[in-house]
Amino acid sequence: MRITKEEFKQRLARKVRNYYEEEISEASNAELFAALSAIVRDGFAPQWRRTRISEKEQKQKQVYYFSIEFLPGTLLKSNLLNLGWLETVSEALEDLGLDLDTIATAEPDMALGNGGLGRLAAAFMDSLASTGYTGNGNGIRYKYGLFKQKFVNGYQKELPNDWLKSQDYWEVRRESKSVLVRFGGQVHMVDDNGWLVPQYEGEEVVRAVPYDIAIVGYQNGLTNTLRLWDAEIPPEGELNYPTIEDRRRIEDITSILYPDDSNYEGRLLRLKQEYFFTSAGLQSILNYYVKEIAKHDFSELPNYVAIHINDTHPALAVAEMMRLLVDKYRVSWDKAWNITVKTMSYTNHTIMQEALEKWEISMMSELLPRIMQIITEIDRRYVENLKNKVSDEVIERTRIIKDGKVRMAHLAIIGSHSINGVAELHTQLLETEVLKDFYNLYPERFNNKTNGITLRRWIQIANPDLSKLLDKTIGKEWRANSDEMLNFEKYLHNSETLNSLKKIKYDNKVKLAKLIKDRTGIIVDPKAIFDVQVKRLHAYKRQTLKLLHILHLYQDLKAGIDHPKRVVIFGAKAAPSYVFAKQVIKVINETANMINNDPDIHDKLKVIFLENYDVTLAEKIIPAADVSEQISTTTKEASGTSNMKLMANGALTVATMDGANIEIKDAVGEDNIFSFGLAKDEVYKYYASKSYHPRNLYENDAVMKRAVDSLIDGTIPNSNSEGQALFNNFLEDNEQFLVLADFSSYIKIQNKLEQAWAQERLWYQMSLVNIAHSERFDVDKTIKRYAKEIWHLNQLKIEKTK
Ligand code: GL9
Repeated sequence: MRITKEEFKQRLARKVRNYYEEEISEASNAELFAALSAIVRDGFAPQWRRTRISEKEQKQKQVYYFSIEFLPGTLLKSNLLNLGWLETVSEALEDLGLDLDTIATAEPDMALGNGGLGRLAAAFMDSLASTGYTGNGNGIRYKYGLFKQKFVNGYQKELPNDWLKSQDYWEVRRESKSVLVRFGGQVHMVDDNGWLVPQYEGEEVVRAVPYDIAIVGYQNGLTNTLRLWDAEIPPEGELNYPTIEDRRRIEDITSILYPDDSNYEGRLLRLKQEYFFTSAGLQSILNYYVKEIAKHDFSELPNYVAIHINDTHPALAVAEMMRLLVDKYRVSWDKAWNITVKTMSYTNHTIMQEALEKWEISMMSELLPRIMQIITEIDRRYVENLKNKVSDEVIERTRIIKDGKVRMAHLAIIGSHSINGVAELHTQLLETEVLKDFYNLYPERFNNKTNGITLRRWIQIANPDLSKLLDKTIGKEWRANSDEMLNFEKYLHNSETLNSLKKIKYDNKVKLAKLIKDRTGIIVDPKAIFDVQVKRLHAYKRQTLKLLHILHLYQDLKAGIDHPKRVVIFGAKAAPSYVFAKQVIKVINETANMINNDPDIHDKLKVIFLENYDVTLAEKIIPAADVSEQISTTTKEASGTSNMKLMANGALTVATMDGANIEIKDAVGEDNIFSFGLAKDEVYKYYASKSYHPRNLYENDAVMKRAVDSLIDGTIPNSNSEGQALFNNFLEDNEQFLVLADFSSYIKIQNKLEQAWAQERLWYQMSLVNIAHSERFDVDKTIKRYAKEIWHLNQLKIEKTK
């Protein structure tokens, strides 16, 4: 549906008048945002309805993406873009003396996720709609999103993120689609006409109420649904006289997002969350199936429904599907199992052992007694089937229940027809190391799906000037079809294009410099190298290595050894209970303070740690980056996705050969990336032989020693104990993230980078190659592979309205 500037202006005036009895000129920013988002909602409402109707008519297979995290950020601009209204609305507002960017700041960032995993889930939603598939998200409507980060005396403080306080503008409460979810109590199996059915007693009943968020496809007339569940007191009759305590206990289920990243917390409330949204989602899917598709013929289910288990958090879907099919719909166990495996697929997102969920049997039996019985039966049959086929050791290593615990990854793998990793190396490590026994048992289930990013958001919205340059050089087609971006490489020797690239980057840096000044008071020179590391704070991501490089540069400068001007920019939240990560934040902040205030250094080196890194801030930092730091310990970063976003915005990557960095290098060629560090085999050799002795490296390398010692010799003020903690960690025998092992190769590559920076034309040529090849990481390509190879979907036929 097209809109003209005049139409839009009229609608805006009408909305503002209806809502606030004001003229546009009198409306506050928040009021303008409310009015604008309402116009956008009116804009997609017809196509949302039409999509639902077409789904019912065409009965195309649908995927339901189950994820405990979704991290969409803000939706105003992406909805405008996807509706095809962005330019018109932006210009119309300008006519009225208003600025879209300013109005957009009124939208709360929807941070219902921690990092890459949650952001990927949101990107998949946008992409499914944009590529024309019917796919729906299924998750939790957390009352509080990921905490807001503040620094107080250099320490991280976590503040609640009450994103719903000013209401969510995009959601629709659908009470009529509520379902009940049961926890605890006792189960007895009773005979009902020859069928054993469970009878529950004393269980807690929770009402799951869905809130639907429209996911507007990119200018294609399709609108999907992200369904987030809220926990409420059940209706009368299910619970007698609920007390305030009952209400609180129930509302707690969807109250907070666990702020863990690649880490697992074995808490009862988390298990409750996992079952809550998984059960609610499956119930609503099966209700729809029975009503609209095939009545009670469940053998057809895998032809209409695909269910994706995003990491292990929704792995209970396997057992819950069995419960619903067997107990509720009375399908025989064997048939139900066959249907379940054909319907389910699973993505693993990390090889970090501490992220693999294992739940105590006792906890599971108490909270989910029937589910525990079902898991026990799945496990029993699994063991029985494999007896005499493979060794007892393999069975013990792979079975679901072991040492009093339920291993959620094993449940997901055994219950799914597809298991994928998120980058080539990661999948290879799953097959050959982490899940090797399973790979031997079910090689056909394993496949790779390298992650992708929403180029629409990260180029079209975040970097409008770069978008215009692409339009001007290669035409507008790239906006819908990213393959076209490869044509940008034809401009490699075009001076005008290279100059434009330089100018665009510079202008973006000026904007970021202003934000930095506004937020921190620190003035940075936009002509300096903007060196960016933005991601969750984690030992394996090695913000520590960047810190050592900063200390090295500082010491060089103090000693009169020159380096090009550099501004190092960090954005990172640490899990509130992750002590080491918080120590790293403190030391970086104190180091920054020291360097930024040292008159000897002037503006040769600045260190900026921006608070509260989230999607909204990412949209400002990433277009302004010259350098992208992707320096995880090789083998530890499953994929990474900030690497892709930064590349797409023309930053050059400093990279270990880890995760998707390897594929970035494949795409751009080794001359257009700064790769360094231990290779995978060297890392594994250290681990296997336990022969990593960092103290030897430290004693024998004066440059390294100088940097490392500054952590404890009083150089950095106010961080003695934290500096000591980092120092001890680096020097520990067999320190698993191999920080010092990569130090000198990191310093070397940074020197090489400085030389490249001095050759301006060459730098922007490299930048141009990176932009052109970022098409490889277009999430639409990723999602098409999932759709074709895992979910077996066809596109919905839908009419584009004029
Ligand atoms: C992660 C990996 O660590 C990343 O390398 C990967 O890009 C993303 C998406 O596949 O998944 N796995 C993981 O547990 N997190 C990731 O970011 N952490 C969270 O965001 C919770």
